[in-house]
Amino acid sequence: MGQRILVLGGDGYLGWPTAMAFSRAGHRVAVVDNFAKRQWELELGVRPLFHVPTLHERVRAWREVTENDIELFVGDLTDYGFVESIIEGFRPDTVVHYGEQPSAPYSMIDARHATYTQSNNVVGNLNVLFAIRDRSPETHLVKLGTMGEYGTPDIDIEEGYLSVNHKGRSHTFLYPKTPGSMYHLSKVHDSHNIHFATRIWGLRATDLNQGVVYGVETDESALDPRLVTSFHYDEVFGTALNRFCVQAVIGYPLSVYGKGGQTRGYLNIRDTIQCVALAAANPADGGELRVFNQFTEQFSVLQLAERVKAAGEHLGWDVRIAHIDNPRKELEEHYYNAQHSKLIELGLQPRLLDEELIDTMLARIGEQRSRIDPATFVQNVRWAPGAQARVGSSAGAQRR
Ligand code: USQ
Repeated sequence: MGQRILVLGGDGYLGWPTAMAFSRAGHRVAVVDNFAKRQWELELGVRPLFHVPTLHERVRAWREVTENDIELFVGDLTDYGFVESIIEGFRPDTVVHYGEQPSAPYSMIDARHATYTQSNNVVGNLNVLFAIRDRSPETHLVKLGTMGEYGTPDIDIEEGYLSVNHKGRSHTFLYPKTPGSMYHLSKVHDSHNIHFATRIWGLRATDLNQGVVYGVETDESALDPRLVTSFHYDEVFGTALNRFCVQAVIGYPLSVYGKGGQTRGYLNIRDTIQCVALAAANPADGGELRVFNQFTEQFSVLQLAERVKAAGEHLGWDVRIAHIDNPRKELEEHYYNAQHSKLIELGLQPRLLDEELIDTMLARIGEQRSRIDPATFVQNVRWAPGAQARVGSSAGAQRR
């Protein structure tokens, strides 16, 4: 029998494909969103590569194409009454929580964007925890965290926890976090709050420390053009490989920041769907916070750019790599070895990055070539104090 699955952030790059996949697999699915992302896009003057119909239109299209219903709730997770009424009314077996501000650069624009990111993310997540505690304590929370919570320590990154021997005694702690942006910090705060909720209230939760996601489509989004997901390539919302592919399509130099030795875990958007499904199908126990490192391969940004360059050159394109001034403060050469075996043990079958996949991305992106706006590749959000960001007129107007 299917589960009742509530997807928070159901209008987003990952939330919408996740909702469709659960719905197609026979679960009863509801999505929640306040359309904040569409507001941030207007604020910054950016838009997704593909035209994304409204969530209402996509839910209707989904019914038309598959005869499956996805229920839709519009509201803000920072409003406790709203969250409580949905948890009480829908009684989810699993809550999949993507409903947060997801961009590191957005959180680093200025004080307003940093405090917004942290209050939005931390308060929303706390409301979810309290609503589960008080209205549906058996619900399993599957929370999207990030590999960036760990930062780039000079030792191996474990899966969530670290055992420390100290003066002859030992204890296991949540792995120490040294994140690199106000956004990544918000996820660290979430992790500690979730840990508290499992330890003190006995809730069940899985924190998915996800790496950088790439990819244009999933099995479900490919069923109909109206089911497309929100794919970004601008500096603020676009992620590394997705940006490089869009840049290659229009002959714009691939924007490697600094030396390019920054190494992260990466995964295909189709594997995100698989991982979340595995976490939901194998819930944590009451009182347990499980942590999975959710990525399939490690790459440096320069390696990614070289992969895209090679794929483009095989198509006869001239692809250049530019090492541009790094707008962020991060190590550009460092040790990185992150464990990621728990999802594999649950049955994850990774779809690794190969040239065929990059070719497919380049082809799909090429169909939208006329919508690519190169002005949004650089928006000058800088980590250094005092630097001026050029990010859309409303954010600019606030600073003057
Ligand atoms: N980078 C470049 N050139 C670019 C864009 C990025 O060299 O044009 C570099 C960045 O400096 C960084 C790395 O690529 O070293 C990854 O940056 P990113 O923008 O692809 O990803 P990030 O800011 O880390 O955030 C993204 C998602 C976030 C998620 C995170 C997973 O936006 O929601 O949590 O990936 S992770 O990186 O593992 O923390």
